[in-house]
Amino acid sequence: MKQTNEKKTNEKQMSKKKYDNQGQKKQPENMVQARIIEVQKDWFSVGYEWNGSYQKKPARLKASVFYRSQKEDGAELYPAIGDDVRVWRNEQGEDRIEEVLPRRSWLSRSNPATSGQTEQGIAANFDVILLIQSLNQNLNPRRMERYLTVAWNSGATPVIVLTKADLVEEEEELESRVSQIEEVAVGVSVLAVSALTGEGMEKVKALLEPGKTFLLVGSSGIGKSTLVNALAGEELMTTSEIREEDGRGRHTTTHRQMIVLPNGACLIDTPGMRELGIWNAEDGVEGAFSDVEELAGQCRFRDCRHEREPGCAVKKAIREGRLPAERFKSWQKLQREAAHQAKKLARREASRRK
Ligand SMILES: Nc1nc2c(ncn2[C@@H]2O[C@H](COP(=O)(O)OP(=O)(O)OP(=O)(O)O)[C@@H](O)[C@H]2O)c(=O)[nH]1
Ligand SMILES: [Mg+2]
Ligand SMILES: [Zn+2]
Repeated sequence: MKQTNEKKTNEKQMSKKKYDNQGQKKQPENMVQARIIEVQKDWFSVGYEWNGSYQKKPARLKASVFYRSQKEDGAELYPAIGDDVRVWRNEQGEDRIEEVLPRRSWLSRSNPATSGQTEQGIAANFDVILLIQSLNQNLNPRRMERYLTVAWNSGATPVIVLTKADLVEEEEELESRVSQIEEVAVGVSVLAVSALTGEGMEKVKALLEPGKTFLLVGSSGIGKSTLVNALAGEELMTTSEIREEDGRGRHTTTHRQMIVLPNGACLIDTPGMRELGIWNAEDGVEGAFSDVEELAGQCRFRDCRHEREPGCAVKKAIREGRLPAERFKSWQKLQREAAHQAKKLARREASRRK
């Protein structure tokens, strides 16, 4: 709803202003639609004329849009990778991004650089979000629950990919690690792969429908760029060894980039994230914890807090070993975080309207 209104205002402003800053008349034929296919710090590449791949061109963001996005702290105004944008081409053939078009899916987080006071866009208009952890060091069911929460809120379908399967020697150990994640991945496929040996890769390849966009997210060093390269069949993205001392990644990828595979599927590689603070994810909690939500719906009291109330279906499930206590805690924690954020957002909206 909000985005639609935003769009109307943008359109009104665009039609009012028929001349650009240099006084050149804006011909409608010079307005084209394009897609953001690369985001470096503050410059963009846009892709035109999709016919199984894009024609790539650098583009600047219109200054007034930039300033408005900063002033109003509006991540919805600032282009993110994957965004459809309206671009104006001047007589010198230079491209300027005039407006971000409505998004059909959206991933953002609370910006760690502002201690979570602002929203940081990550990517837009993806169909599938690949939530990635590595089977050797990075496996963490609690963090996966957070990823799933944010992913269910994004409007895209989540799929979990567990990388570096070759580094787990024992078959049993591998199965037990995969099932740790499967337990928190209610209704979501979990694929274990190795880009090195090719193990499990055919299942990832089978997802990659032409024309669809796949967003890869996860911590640094877990093999996102390696996976992109393996799927593309060439070294398009730089990768590097994780640090010996603590097994952490080196933050090798520092920009966001879309790679179009030969079959026309689009992959978005992103820099590894240390934190994924919730910005807006109340619906996401319901999606990621549908099993717990269903139990909560069976409690005797509608407003059951699942503490000491009689007839609490959640507590009963925990006692009977059907629901792990950590998962219950994780649900409460993410619910609180999402509710807290929702209040903050509502206050922000109210002050914007003043
Ligand atoms: N053994 C093994 N190593 C892998 C596999 N996939 C990736 N690696 C290694 O893991 C290291 C990190 O891989 P990257 O692809 O750079 O990781 P990334 O997720 O892109 O990291 P950032 O760009 O920092 O976010 C590299 O040394 C890769 O060779 C795998 O399937 N098996
Ligand atoms: Mg990378
Ligand atoms: Zn209850």
